[in-house]
Amino acid sequence: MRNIIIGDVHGCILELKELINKLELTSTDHLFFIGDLINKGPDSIGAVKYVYELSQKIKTILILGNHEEKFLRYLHNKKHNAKALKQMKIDINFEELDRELSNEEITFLKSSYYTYTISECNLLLLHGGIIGNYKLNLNNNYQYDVHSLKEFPELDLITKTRYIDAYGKFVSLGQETEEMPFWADVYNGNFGTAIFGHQPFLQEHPKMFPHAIGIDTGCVFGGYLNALIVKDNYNFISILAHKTYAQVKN
Ligand SMILES: [Mn+2]
Repeated sequence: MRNIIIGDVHGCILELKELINKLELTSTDHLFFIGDLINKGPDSIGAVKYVYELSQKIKTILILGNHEEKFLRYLHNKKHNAKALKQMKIDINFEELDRELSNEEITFLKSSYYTYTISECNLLLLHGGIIGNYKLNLNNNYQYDVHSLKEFPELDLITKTRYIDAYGKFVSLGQETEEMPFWADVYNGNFGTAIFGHQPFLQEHPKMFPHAIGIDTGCVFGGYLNALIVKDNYNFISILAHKTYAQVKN
């Protein structure tokens, strides 16, 4: 039995299929996606449909990415909150995703986790990062359709955190200064070794930190799509992007 954790797909369906082929999955494997299946890349609809199909054959857990969070918020606002919908900055085709995905596939996205712990390996899976002095016990497996942000507002930053300030507080993208650490540089491992995506590291292998591993190696930006394979030790399989589908935004 292997625990296999796959980095940010961002609609890179060709590379995902290539990676899944190379993994030679068996029915005892557990598959995890670290979030951001959608947006930026060539085929978000195809990526969700393909991962949903996989989930019918093999145990598959989704971690909620900031892009899924935004899409699900869009769906919610469309139904229940016209004012909030108007205020959303939507730069991608959520309408098409809404139209093309089945109810089952949307429900599957909603079953994503903010945090998921694989206790036998001491791993904590999350999309973005962990601020300092976190008050929630992140080993509780917080799930999007179960644990609302109203009840647990601290979860909101889990999909987004990159840099933190000297007090461990969240810093918005673009607001960071040179002396502010990337969260994983200072994370002490108190919730386990954190496996995360969100921040692209344009290199062939996942980026190692003292108590964290960044597995988004920027496939959509012309980098690699990585799978971290945890059995008795860590192994990686990486697939080189077929092309550069999007430019890194600063
Ligand atoms: Mn992300």
